[in-house]
Amino acid sequence: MGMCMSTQNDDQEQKKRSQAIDRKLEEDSRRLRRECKILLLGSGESGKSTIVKQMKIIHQNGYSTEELSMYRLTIYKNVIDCAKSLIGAMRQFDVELQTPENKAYCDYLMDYTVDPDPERPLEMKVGQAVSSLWRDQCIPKVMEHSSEFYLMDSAP
Ligand SMILES: Nc1nc2c(ncn2[C@@H]2O[C@H](COP(=O)(O)OP(=O)(O)O)[C@@H](O)[C@H]2O)c(=O)[nH]1
Ligand SMILES: [Mg+2]
Repeated sequence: MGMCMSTQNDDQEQKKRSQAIDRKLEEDSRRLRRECKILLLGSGESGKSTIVKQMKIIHQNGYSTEELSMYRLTIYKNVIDCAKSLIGAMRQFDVELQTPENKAYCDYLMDYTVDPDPERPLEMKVGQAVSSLWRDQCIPKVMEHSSEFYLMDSAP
């Protein structure tokens, strides 16, 4: 008798599971019919990511505060990567710094790694180092080689 009861329960359980799967399949196919996929093609820096960001801002209530704070780390990393890229180019193309104190700033930036905790801001000295370096008279000479090394569009 006990065996018989548990078999009936198993059958019901399976039936429920099967119905749940059918429901999920139907929901998925309904959603897929409404979904429209787009493939954005284009060379680097041609605006693919910008289109996706605009879609989210226009059609999906934009970015939440949490999402925005997640980008903080990316921005910090971009700042440091761009500074390192400029310093690397200076060294590669033998461009001399015009302000001697920037030498120490270059060493400091080259050794700097961004803290993975997005709540931790960049050190104050990073700001001073980057602005002082960007004002160095050697920068126009480095930028003459801009087609020979990678620097993000947003760097200047
Ligand atoms: N003037 C202008 N700049 C744009 C436009 N779309 C993107 N950009 C800029 O072009 C750069 C590269 O865009 P991004 O979306 O990152 O390109 P991706 O590499 O194709 O993803 C960024 O600095 C954008 O701000 C546009 O429609 N007009
Ligand atoms: Mg992109």
